[in-house]
Amino acid sequence: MGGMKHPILIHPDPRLKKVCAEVPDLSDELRVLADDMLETMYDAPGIGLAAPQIGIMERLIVLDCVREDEGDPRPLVMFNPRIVASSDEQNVYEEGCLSIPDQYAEVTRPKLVQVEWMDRNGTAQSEEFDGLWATCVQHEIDHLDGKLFIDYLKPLKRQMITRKMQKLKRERARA
Ligand code: K1U
Ligand code: ZN
Repeated sequence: MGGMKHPILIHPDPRLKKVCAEVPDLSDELRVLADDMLETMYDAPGIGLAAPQIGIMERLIVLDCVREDEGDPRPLVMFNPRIVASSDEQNVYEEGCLSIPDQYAEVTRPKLVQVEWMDRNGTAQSEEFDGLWATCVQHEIDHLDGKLFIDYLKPLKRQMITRKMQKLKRERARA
């Protein structure tokens, strides 16, 4: 039984700039939303997705950074994710974003992060992430705070990408 795929908002959009609200209580509706987000993410395809990217202004992210040739999928659903510690050691990764299609740039972030969240059963979880998982979970939590990876770039580069996205949106609106 397939769920529902949601259209992904493209930058610039005011909803991608807002701070999302904490999820006070889990509900079946939110669990269905999380499943829909995973389906939307795998379909894109992507390795992460945050609720505001589909216009839902709540603190919910999903991710799965297992590479296809690497092993079984590991879909993670995180309600109210919070970084409680990060390493001094930094890591550079060429990031992309489903809300900024076909644009990639190097972003420097802490290499290791300890994250606390509530899972789909309402159970508190805590785990240390490394490598691509660490990069991705930081990118997704940024979305919940209205922050995009291009906000880490020099203004000129950011402006160039924003103009390309405005053009893409105009073209899509006409099509
Ligand atoms: O949040 C998003 O927009 C999803 C984004 C997550 C992300 C990618 C790279 C670094 C940090 C965070 C993406 O998934 S972009 C697509 C992508 O990276 C990818 C897609 C298919 C296979 C492998 C990677
Ligand atoms: Zn993104």
